[in-house]
Amino acid sequence: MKTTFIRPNIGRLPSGPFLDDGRMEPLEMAVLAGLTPPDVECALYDDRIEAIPYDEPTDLVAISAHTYTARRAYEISAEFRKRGVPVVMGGFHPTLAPDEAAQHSDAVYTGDAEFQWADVIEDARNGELKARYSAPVGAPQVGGVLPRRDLFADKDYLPIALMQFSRGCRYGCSFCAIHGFFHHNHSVRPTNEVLAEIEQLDDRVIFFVDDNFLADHEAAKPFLRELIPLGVRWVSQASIDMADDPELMDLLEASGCLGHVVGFESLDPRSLREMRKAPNLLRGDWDRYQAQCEILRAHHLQTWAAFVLGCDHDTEQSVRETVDFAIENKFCFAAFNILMPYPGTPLYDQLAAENRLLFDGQWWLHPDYRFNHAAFVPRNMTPDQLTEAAYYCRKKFNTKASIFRRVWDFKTHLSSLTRLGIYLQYNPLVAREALLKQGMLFGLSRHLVRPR
Ligand code: B12
Repeated sequence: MKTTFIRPNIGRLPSGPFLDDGRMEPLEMAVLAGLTPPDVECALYDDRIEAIPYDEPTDLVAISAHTYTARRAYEISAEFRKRGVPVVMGGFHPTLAPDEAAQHSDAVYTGDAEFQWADVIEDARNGELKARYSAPVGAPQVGGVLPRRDLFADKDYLPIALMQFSRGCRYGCSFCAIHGFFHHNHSVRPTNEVLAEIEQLDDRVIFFVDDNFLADHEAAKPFLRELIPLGVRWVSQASIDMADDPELMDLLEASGCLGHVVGFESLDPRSLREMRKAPNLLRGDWDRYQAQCEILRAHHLQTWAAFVLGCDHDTEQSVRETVDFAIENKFCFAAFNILMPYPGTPLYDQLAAENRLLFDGQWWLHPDYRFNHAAFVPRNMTPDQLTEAAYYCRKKFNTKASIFRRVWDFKTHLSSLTRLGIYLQYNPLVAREALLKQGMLFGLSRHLVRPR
């Protein structure tokens, strides 16, 4: 038996196909292949870089879809099904919108693959694939399953090893897709299993792709202590409340942490309250994160700051000011994301109830929706004004002048050759990608294949 794993692209550029130069390994595909019985042949095709060989013989196709790749995933699925090959879809979008995914696949898998993927393979082998598999979520790679990284060979991914320490997050931010998937669950892998996986790697920087690596400080500390003697260099995603725990900050630095993606989201505490961004509001006094940023810098952490733009208190001006804050703080990278109504989030339900959703409430399927465009009606500006203001931030942060200005920080980017290397190597790449994807259409065709 053969299973083909597919990672879909987002879509196409106005000028033609989009090749993702900043592509990272699709860890979920390697985890799925690692969970697959050894007698099953596994093939991986990454739609971000290569053509999918629809006519190559295979017995089962497994597609992982996010909301922004759902339209493309459905196109790919239709091609395989036309050829009589059964398709199973899983991942964030099928879990959050299973009825929609069911219209475009033979089987929908909700939740984590660890729990029922073996059943899917067995059922497919016997020609008895079920329409729905409803699995729970929990600790990643239970039983010490190792991802099949051999499937990444020859695909020319960035030299960064993606790995999991935990899954989920205990916070419930209203715009975030995480708690719709994990139901506020945060599960940590046994330390010895993560260490065994690290041992298999070469000398690459590790990216722990946890939703919030530091959602539970006390669970992270013993793991960080074990990392210290290994001398690895790593990055992750974590909430800003880490700065209020001095022991944790010391351990981060000692264990080789180079920095985190940190959700600052907004500079307006009213917006943070509206978003229920609890970890950003734990301090009584509001100093626009200045004390916390200083603590991150004192530990040489290079920050990838993430912002969510377009909350009800935002104006065009407040959105534009966000980029000045990001440049002044000399962040290594920054993401200026428009507030997006992802399905399964409280934000989506709220905007739907207020009749403020655009694109028929399904921007991810709409033939006219474009990446990085507003998909709802903001309070204090038009959707186009929000799109433009966010694009302004993206452009200004990624100019050569901004890259030059931000590098002059002896506590972070200039504190070691490794850090300077990361800054200089990835800034041009991230800048190019951020601007290139602006306005990208979802999927390749303007006609979505009709559901069966
Ligand atoms: C790392 C990461 C990135 C990396 C890219 C990683 C890569 N490989 O290319 C970077 C930082 C570049 C990134 C960018 C973006 N990301 Co991102 N990212 C993640 C993150 C944190 C981890 C992904 C990962 O590797 N997880 C580990 C794997 C093992 O977990 P998994 O994918 O959930 O897979 C498990 C199950 O879902 C299931 N499963 C998954 N697929 C399938 C398929 C089948 C058939 C089956 C049976 C089961 C199954 O089994 C797996 C094992 O348990 C996720 C959050 C998350 N928890 O996944 C967000 C996440 C996927 N990203 C998200 C978003 C929005 C984005 C951006 C659009 C942000 C932006 N505005 O620019 C961009 C778009 C990227 C692009 N294509 O251009 C959202 C998607 C929400 C949604 N509803 O789709 C997420 C969920 C974060 C969030 N807080 O909401 N991202």
